[in-house]
Amino acid sequence: MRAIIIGVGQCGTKIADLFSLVDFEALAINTSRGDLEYLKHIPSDRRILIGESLTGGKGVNANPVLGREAMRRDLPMVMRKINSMVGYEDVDIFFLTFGFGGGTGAGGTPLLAEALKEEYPDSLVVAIGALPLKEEGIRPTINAAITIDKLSKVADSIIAIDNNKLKEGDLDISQAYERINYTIVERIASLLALIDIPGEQTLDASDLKFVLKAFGSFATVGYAKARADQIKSLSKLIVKSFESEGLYLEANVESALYGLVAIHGPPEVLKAKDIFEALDELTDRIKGKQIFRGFYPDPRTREVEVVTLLSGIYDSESIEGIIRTAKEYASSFMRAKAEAESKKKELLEGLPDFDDIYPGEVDG
Ligand SMILES: Nc1nc2c(ncn2[C@@H]2O[C@H](COP(=O)(O)OP(=O)(O)OP(=O)(O)O)[C@@H](O)[C@H]2O)c(=O)[nH]1
Ligand SMILES: [Mg+2]
Repeated sequence: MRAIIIGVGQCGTKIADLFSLVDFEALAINTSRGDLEYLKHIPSDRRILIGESLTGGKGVNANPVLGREAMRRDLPMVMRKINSMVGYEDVDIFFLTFGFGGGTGAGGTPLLAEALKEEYPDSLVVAIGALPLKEEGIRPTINAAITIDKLSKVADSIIAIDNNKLKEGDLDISQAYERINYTIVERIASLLALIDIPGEQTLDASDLKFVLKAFGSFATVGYAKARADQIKSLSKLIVKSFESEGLYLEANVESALYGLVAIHGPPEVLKAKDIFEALDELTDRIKGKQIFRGFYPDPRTREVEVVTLLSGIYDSESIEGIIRTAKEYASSFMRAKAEAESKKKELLEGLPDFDDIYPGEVDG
């Protein structure tokens, strides 16, 4: 199974950088030279500055129109770079990581997704985007809503991560982001690491692609982990991975079409009865009734790790909240704009021109 991670914008490249740390092939794209230099793990020849002619390498200040234009201008260069990375071996999935609320990631990612779909029709394009924190205010919310709309038309799935949900305790914002990014990478890397490796009943790339090929709907990754000697009920641990506290999106699990569950742990703990009990419950709950599963007994580990991927989700409070707020804002903005225009017209109507007041001052 081959996955390439492409980060766009600051949030996206930071996440891609962590994927690079755990040995994934990763590429970083940004309009900000400083942010690219700040990365730690992606080699410098895999960091691409876009839109230099537009912004001088200074970022786009949360303006997705500029982010989109930066990507448009430099798309040929970006695609050449991706081509040389891909070489002659097929790529199963391109994961595009980005923040929904900024300018570079939100504006540029949909264009890149479209270009990748065109150039690599057999590969999936899966967006992994962080949804803005409530405290960030209106602009990131609008950027997120419009980007969701655009990506839902080109990406195979959108793995949306609700920053609000993962922010715990009173960490300051940058520590909170670090922690969230680490969590995202841990979950997705754990899942990908279990594809195509030997196990009892294993998952392969085609299972993962089947689950993620979900016409631009939402997907979420759930996770639960515990020390083997502290597990009272394995089936409870599995169920926990797809309940609200395990998922990183506020979503209605019942609305999911497909699921995939991978369980890794010491052989004596992975009891078939417990596993099937939990998987039956999940199969029953989700709309599509299809769950792919992989069991990975591993005598070297003392921990049980469960990763659950749910796709085809259309019912999510995190997403609906953003779309609703964006629509309310858009309609009140349009109304205010129309009112301002008509007020201006009313106010200025009936004023004379200079010539009416100063007749005959200029001859001819
Ligand atoms: N999870 C997570 N979210 C982040 C991080 N940094 C920023 N964000 C979120 O992403 C949005 C901002 O996106 P950025 O990636 O900073 O913006 P950008 O794409 O670089 O675009 P510009 O800075 O406007 O050029 C905000 O809404 C934040 O909530 C991060 O490290 N982790
Ligand atoms: Mg930035």
